[in-house]
Amino acid sequence: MVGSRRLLIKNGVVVVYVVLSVLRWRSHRILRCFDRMASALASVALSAPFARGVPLPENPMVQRIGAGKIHDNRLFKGKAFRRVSMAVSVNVSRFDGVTMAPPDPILGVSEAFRADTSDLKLNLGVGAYRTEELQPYVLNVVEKAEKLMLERGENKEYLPIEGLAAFNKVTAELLFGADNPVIQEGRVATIQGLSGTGSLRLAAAFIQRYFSDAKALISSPTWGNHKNIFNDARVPWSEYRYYDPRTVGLDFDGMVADIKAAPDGSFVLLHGCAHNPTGIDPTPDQWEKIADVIQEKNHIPFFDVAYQGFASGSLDADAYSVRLFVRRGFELLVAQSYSKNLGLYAERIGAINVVCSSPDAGTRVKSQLKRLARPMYSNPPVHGARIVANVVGDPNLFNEWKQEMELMAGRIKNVRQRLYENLSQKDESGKDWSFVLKQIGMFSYTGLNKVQSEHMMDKWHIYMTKDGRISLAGLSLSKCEYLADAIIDSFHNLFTAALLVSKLVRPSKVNV
Ligand code: PLA
Repeated sequence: MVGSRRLLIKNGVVVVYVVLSVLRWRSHRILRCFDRMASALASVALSAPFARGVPLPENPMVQRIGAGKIHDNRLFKGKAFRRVSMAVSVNVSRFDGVTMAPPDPILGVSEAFRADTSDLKLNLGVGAYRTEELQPYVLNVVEKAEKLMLERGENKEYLPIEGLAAFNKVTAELLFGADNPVIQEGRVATIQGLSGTGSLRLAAAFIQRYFSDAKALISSPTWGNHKNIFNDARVPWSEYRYYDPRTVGLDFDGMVADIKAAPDGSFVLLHGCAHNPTGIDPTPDQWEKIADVIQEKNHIPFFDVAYQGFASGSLDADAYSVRLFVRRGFELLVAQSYSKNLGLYAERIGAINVVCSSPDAGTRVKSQLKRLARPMYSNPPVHGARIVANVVGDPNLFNEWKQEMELMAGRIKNVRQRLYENLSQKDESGKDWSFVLKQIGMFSYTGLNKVQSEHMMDKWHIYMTKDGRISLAGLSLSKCEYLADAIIDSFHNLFTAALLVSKLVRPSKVNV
């Protein structure tokens, strides 16, 4: 009698659970509420004493619950609770409430490119260097360093949290210059990071933890991932003007005015060289004035140096802005990447440097960066760090690297020149395309907007980001003419429609 009543109750609970689960599936808006109720009922249905009729998986945690060895409230919390509810959610995914993420605006372009079967297709989306034959390129110095590493038979032990000491040393020296007082006086906290992105992310976590009231200022436009990084680290950000579409150049007055208007003590994110996506850098004189206003406002400069040596072909010239700010006595942050200049994209090798006013502050900052890194990824990978240490730390390989870098930067400059010539010769409207030549680095910001950029992909099979950026590093001399035809067609034939759309779709200025 008692047994059948229990069975009845159990069945009733299971029916209610199924109904709730179906309703939950139908309505995302009330998902959370139903989810909690359904899961709680599932736990009750399966818990002692009336759950004996329901088959349980061979799971020690579930059995312990059945045997009543865990205190009641544990049923609704933590792992035990989740395991039990999974056991009855046969046809309903616990992940139904997870929506589809949009493709990444940059890396998603490569996915679309791979899916295109046309012979004409060209990938100018992601900034990755290709040879004139449009093949990926492994630098000779990297191959030599790897050969050395194999010969030495190095082990695969964990690195310390801050990374490989030899790597950190040569990396900071490369950036600031080995004879820079901040290096000599031990005032730089350098931590090996997961390339530029991971280093920026670690710095953002540091800002969030120690400067929770501060805001980050980023250029408009900027590399798309900057916003994601600050959003995920919960660092509020806003944009400063940077690009002037009328001159296809720097909106210097707008930039200075916006940096001035920001709350004192903001972190100003600056692209050390080869601004992404515009390819427009301030002149030395403008850098001085930017430093003036940052100083006046007590802001903290935060440099992103993803292209040292790759922009101009000279490591020193590309470190100009960072060294200027250091010379002027700023405390500052610099994220570094070896993805482009050493072609180590997949090795995820870079660093975060914090220049402090005293060695003591540097030591403390470093300890906190390590503390942040430990629960995120514990310690960084060794392979890329050893390559860098071997190349940058060895005078012969270092010189060879500089030559290879000049070659890569030179090929991009040649392609830039050829594209400009093709655009000028072929465009009968007389439009001035000289801005292409004024830009620096691996990108050209064509001025094409979203509709026009989509037309480049749909009609011409040329893959690029929808903000009108093309990676010249993915272009060959022989493809310049085809690209010029595509740009001219997209620019002139979609001009009116594109104007209308750009008026309707305005980028947001402030976030979180
Ligand atoms: N900072 C800037 C300004 C960048 O352009 C990039 C890479 C990075 C940091 C991070 O590079 P890393 O993590 O590989 O060191 N930007 C690329 C690739 C080249 C990307 O989006 O991830 C780009 O196509 O914009």
